This record gives sequence, C-alpha cells and structure tokens, in this order.
Amino acid sequence: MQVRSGMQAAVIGLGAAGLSTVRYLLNRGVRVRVSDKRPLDQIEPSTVQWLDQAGVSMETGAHTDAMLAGADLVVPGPGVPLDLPVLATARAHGLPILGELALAAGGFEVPVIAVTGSNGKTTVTSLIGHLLRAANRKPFVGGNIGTPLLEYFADPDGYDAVVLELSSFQLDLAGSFRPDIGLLLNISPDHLDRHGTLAAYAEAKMRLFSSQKTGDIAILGSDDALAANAPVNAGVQRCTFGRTAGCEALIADSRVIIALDRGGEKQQEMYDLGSTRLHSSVNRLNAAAALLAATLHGCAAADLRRGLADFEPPPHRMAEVAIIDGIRFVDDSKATNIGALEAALVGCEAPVVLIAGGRDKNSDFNLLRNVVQAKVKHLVLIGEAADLMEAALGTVVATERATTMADAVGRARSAAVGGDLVLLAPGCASFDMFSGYAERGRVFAEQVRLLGGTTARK
Ligand code: UMA
Ligand code: ADP
Repeated sequence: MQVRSGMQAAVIGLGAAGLSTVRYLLNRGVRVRVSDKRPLDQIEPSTVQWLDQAGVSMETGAHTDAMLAGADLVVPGPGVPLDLPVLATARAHGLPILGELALAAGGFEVPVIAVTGSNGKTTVTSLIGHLLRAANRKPFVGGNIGTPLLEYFADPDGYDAVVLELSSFQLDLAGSFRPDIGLLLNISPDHLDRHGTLAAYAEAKMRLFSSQKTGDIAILGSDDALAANAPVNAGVQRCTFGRTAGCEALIADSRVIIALDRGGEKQQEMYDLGSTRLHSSVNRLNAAAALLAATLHGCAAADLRRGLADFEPPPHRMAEVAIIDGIRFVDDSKATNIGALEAALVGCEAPVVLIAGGRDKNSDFNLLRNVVQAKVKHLVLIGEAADLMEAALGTVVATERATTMADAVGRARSAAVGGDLVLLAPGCASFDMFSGYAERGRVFAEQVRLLGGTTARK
C-alpha cells in the first residue's frame, strides 16, 4: 500500500520491526501513534526519547482502542498476535491492518529474492547474500534474519538487489508483496501456538507466491511434499531443488547440478560442496536452493564457486563443538521445531545421544517416534516440554531428565561412548531456560568444554 503524507498510522509493538516501521512512516510524512504491551519503565529510555522528539504519541502497558482514534491504518509488528482485541476493533471499523511487507509492496526498485520455509531460511538467505556479493552485487539482506526489511528504504540507492528472509508471521500480512524470485524451502509443523493448524501455517507460507505475475520465479523444495505442491500463479516459472530427478538444482552425492533451459538454450553447471562448509545433508539442500536463485538472478558460475568456497554457515546450526574421547559434540540449538530436529537426526550416521526439550510450540512429538527409534540411543530431556516429550518418545528410547544444561551435558557424556554423537537439537523454543537459542547453544558449548580433554575443531 502506498502511504501518503498526512495519513495517521497506529503501530503495535516497539521491537526492531516496529521501530523501523515508525521511521519508515515518519519519513513519508505519516503521523504515528505507537502502542507496546510493556510498561514504560521496560522500554529503552533512548527509544522513548526519540519517539518523544519525533512527535510520536505512545501508549504502554496495554493496547487500548483509544490508540486507533483517527488512524487510517494499523501496523502490528510480526510477533504481535493477530487475535488481539484491539485488532478485532480495527477490523470492525474497516481499518486496513498491514504488515511491513504490505507497506513495502511495490516500493522496491531492484529485484527482490525472498526466502521462506520452516527450516533453512537464515542459512539460505545469508548464502544468497554472500553469493551475490561474490558476484560483485550489492544486496540488501534483511527481514526475519535480523535487519528489518523496511530499512532498505533508508538507502535504496545503496543496493542493486534485495534478499529477504520471511517468516510466516510476516507473510500473514503481506498484502500485495511480490518477490521476483520466491523460495519455499520446506514446510513442517512450527508456530502452531499462533497459527492453530498446520494448514493455516502452510497457507501463510504460500502467500509468498500469491501476488506473483508472469515472468516471476517460484523455487520449491522438491523433497518436501507440502513445498513441492505449492500452487503458483499462471505464467510464473516453477523451478525445483532437491534429490528428485528432474530438479533444476539436483543434488547428487556432494554435488549440485544446475540445469536450466534459458530461452531454448541449455545451461548446465556443477558445483562440488565436498570441500565447503555446506556438506551436511541439510546444507546440500540449502546450497542447491541458493545456487539456483543466484543463477536465475544472473550470477556467473565462477563467482558462485568463489562464494561457496568461503561461506561460513551461521552458528548454532549443526556446529561441531568438540571431540572428547572419540565422542563428537554438536550444537544444533537453532533446531527449535520438530522438522529441524528430524532433519538433524536423519543426517546423523553415528549413534546419537540427544539433548532435547524446552518450551513447546504446540508440537506433536509423536511425529518423531520413528526417527528417534532409528537414530537415538539415549535421550536427555530438559525444560518445560520434558513431560510431553517423554510421553511421546519414552517408549522407543531410554530417557532421562536433566534440570540444567550442565546436568544434561553430564548425563549425555555418561551415556555416550567413543564413536557416538552427542547432539543438542532441542526441537523446542529456548525461552523457558534461556534468553534465546544462541544463549542455549553457548551454554551447551561451555559445558562441553568443561568436560575437559577437549579437541576443539573449526
Ligand atoms: N508486543 C506488544 N504486544 C504484543 C506482542 C508484542 O506490544 O501482543 C511488543 C513487545 O513488547 C516487544 C515487541 O512487540 O516490544 C516485539 O516485537 P516483535 O515480536 O514483532 O519482534 P521484533 O523485535 O520486532 O523482531 C521481529 C521478528 N520477531 C518475530 O517475528 C517474533 C524478528 O525475528 C526479526 O528478526 C525482526 O523483527 C526484524 O525483522 C525473530 C524471530 O524470532 C528472529 N522470528 C520468528 C522465528 O524465526 O521463528 C518468526
Ligand atoms: P530458519 O531461519 O528457517 O530457522 P536456519 O538456517 O536458521 O533456518 O536453521 C534452523 C534449523 O534448521 C537448524 O537446526 C538447522 O540445522 C536446520 N536446517 C537448516 N536447513 C535445513 C533444511 N533445509 N531442512 C531442514 N532443517 C534445516
């Protein structure tokens, strides 16, 4: 939606995205009112001062209907639940409820590559950004990955491409946002506490493609049933990546073969991931998706090879912490849903001592029974979800409880022998015990190192 000077907007939630939205709106002459559920004394004083100086009126401690007075539109932050009473009032009054994507729609002056999926978004988004930079492009890389996407508009001349990581929360309110290249990596249950059902969650993900037009490109994960069958609009070029024959980005052992038909001309390139940091089974998928997107964006194979060679995957994703007495300790703290946990286990060849648990997101842990039975020799459970996980998995694997991460690492070490893999892949959010997945992974690594005799690698 094109906002106009003189309009009035109500912004809900003063997180990173909310603050960026306020800046975007003020720069367009829109009058802004903000509301955050936190009490005033919990909001950073510098934020309060900036809002005050910018003439933004502020409501804190609750969201009341009063903040809607005179508003032409309402912009909730991505983490703001859409069933808030204040949003029901806005709907009842016919006020448009727009997310950051809906505000940005139509405004990007350069090609947009947008990545969504349940797992692999951050890895693929950062890899595409890295590959584009290796090809001497100047991409803006943002969205769910960290830098709010509206920050692009602070310096649009500084970029020749936009690479966005998009969450289901952002896509829920995407308006007419239309990526030139959209990637749907996979869909497995996540955030069901917000979306309610897998169908509703999948529907949000599919919104990535709903406004695409002739000439746009949809890239789909072929090994994932839901992603592979995502509907795309007429005239949109549908491409796939994965291990299924016929994919435009086909994984064969440690190689990715890109095969494209470009206006009748066949183009084929092969990329070897064997000597890169992208050789794990999930990262082969991620590399295939990113290589396909960068190729379709117009990058040359030689540049992509250089980019692959020096790419460092983001931390806390299947990162080896140490090898102690022949036991590998791996930090996959970012496995915050059961899809990521399942993918991690599928890719493990050694017997696994698994540390899992945390805050449940309304997941059905029964879905993990087969893979746990096949791959896990011992399960150590932490956090709020321990009861639920034990009820689902306790009959297929020896299970014990730990009270802290130190306790969990100690128990896992005792249960493991040389040749085993101790894997932290919680399958849950971290907020019951930690400030986030990064702290959880850091504490795991610290406790592993305290075991002593460490041979740290990488
Ligand atoms: N708030 C309210 N009322 C509510 C709920 C929240 O006022 O009912 C306020 C909170 O008090 C807080 C603010 O809203 O002040 C938090 O805003 P937010 O939850 O919208 O999050 P931001 O800090 O703006 O960060 C968001 C994304 N967060 C979520 O989607 C939950 C970040 O993704 C993203 O990096 C950032 O915008 C920049 O684009 C994080 C995330 O956890 C990494 N994403 C989820 C995920 O990856 O699983 C989807
Ligand atoms: P997201 O941004 O979607 O959360 P990340 O790249 O941060 O994705 O990875 C999150 C988790 O998912 C990590 O545990 C990682 O090991 C796992 N993972 C990464 N790529 C994939 C994939 N393609 N399929 C399944 N799991 C993956």
